[in-house]
Amino acid sequence: MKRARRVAVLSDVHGNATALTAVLEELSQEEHDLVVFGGDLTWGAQPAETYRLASSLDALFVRGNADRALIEGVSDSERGRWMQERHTDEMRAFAGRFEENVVVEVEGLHAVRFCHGSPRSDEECVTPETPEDRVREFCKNVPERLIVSAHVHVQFDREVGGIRSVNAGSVGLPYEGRRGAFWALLGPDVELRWTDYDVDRAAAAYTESGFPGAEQLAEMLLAPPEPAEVIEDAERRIFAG
Ligand SMILES: [Mn+2]
Repeated sequence: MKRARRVAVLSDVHGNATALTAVLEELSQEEHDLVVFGGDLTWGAQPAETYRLASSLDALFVRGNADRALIEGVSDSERGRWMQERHTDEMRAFAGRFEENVVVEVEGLHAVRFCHGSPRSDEECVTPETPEDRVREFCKNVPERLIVSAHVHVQFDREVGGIRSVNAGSVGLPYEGRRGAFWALLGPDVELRWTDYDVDRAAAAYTESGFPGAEQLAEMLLAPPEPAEVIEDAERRIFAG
């Protein structure tokens, strides 16, 4: 098993290279020996720039549902087609090497399991309100007691049914009711982080990209939805693509 002292967790970048650049700059000032990407890396307005930044790092990559859609060649919508066109074979092959779950022995935290949705599905929504029964169910065959998930774009750290359930938040498209990039540092404890960056510039990059429906995403960057609404919606749907 991979071991690390201090791990940076960067999830749901969603092709926001502006946000990722800011986080990597802040991270460069922090002692760390591993980066784990939590999935949904390049699916967004700046796939090539995001790919360049992420692939230059010595990191572990968890596969998100959007990364899976890329590999599977899903192009049944205008957005899907745009996204496929902007991913080279090299980028798709890179995403093809992402892992469903990654386990790392982190100093002070024991074995930590990283996944995108839940350990069993990259589309399962895990929130701070997820009932204990469902947490027990998706952890049934999972020996680790600390699960770091992503997908819902809401940052949290809670204990439930003997499990520590953590979400580092979203670097590129947070649903936190406030702007910025959200991520986390693990080891020896869990440190939830927030990085201020030029969100206006990121929103402009989205709008200029020609990505179908970019205006809607730019609006979400500028005025992020409130986590309470997102959590309620996620707990109603449970699985969301
Ligand atoms: Mn996702």
